[in-house]
Amino acid sequence: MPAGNLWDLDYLKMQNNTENIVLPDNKKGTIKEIVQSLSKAQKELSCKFFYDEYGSRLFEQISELEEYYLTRTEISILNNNIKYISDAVGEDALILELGSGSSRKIRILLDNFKSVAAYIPVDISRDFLLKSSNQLSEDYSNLKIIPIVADYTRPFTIPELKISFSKIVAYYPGSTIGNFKMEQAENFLKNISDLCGKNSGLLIGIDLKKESKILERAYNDGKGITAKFNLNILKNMNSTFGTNFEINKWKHIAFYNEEYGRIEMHLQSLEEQSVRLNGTSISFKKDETIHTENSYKYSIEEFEEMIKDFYRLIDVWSDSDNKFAVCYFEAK
Ligand code: AVJ
Repeated sequence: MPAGNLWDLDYLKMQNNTENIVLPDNKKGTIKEIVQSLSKAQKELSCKFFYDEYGSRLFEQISELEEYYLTRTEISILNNNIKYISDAVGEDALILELGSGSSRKIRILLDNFKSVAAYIPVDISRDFLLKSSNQLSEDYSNLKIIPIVADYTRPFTIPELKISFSKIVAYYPGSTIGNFKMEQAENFLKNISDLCGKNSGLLIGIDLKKESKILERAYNDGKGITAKFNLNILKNMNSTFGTNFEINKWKHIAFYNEEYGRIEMHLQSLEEQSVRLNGTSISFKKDETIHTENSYKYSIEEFEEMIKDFYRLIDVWSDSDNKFAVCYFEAK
């Protein structure tokens, strides 16, 4: 049964929602996926593996760096325009946050919206999600919170809830949509619009195209936190999937790829080496890289065009330098 205003995972399991929950027995499939991505010509690891508890904390630190303008710019856009955002979203919405992390930005919405039917944070990092949901439930005692531990890049369902609401609004801040290749981003948002239904909303943060110097600085900070964050993916591989990556044999690289309009992060092998994974051995040449993340940058027009078949742009809020945009769309 729901405990206070926080509906717990056991309750959701009773709701037959277990396929959304990342359990250890999902591991086999995941290992297969990892072997495949490390067998490609350009080896890669999915950026979702950054976010174990330590990785989530490192990202929190990144978001406070001077070089990393994204988070504070998005927060100031929210604060400066919250009245308009509140009007666009309307009352009694069910807010579904994709990749909620520390649930920090949602507080700005919760503090300013007239009414919210319920808040459903979805995150892959179970402990982090439960901690921030618990904290949130203490601070907002009247809010219904239904945390879902899920890899939201895979199909998932919203549990049957006996809650009345005006519409579902997917909240996807942080420009995390930039992690998808454009075709996947389109596909993903199409699925979200199907999941949330007709007349649902999408409130989304987008990092805008800009001078490459500013972009590259944001992913190569002076304190080396982004490097730690990138390297942590190997630590997470070791502890979760039993690989034996030696962290000090790898180097963080991040650059803007103009042609694709994206920041790429890689880990570069400092020497020839091999790593054990699920009974096989994967070898790396000196200087070979593992591609760990893409972070696509958009113009508002590009973004609007990409999802125009299923979302209509209602409003855009931006900062005075046009670094970042918060957009509200309605499902067609
Ligand atoms: C959380 C995906 C928005 O792409 O800027 C930060 C992740 N990677 N520094 C981004 C990240 C390196 C971040 N997102």
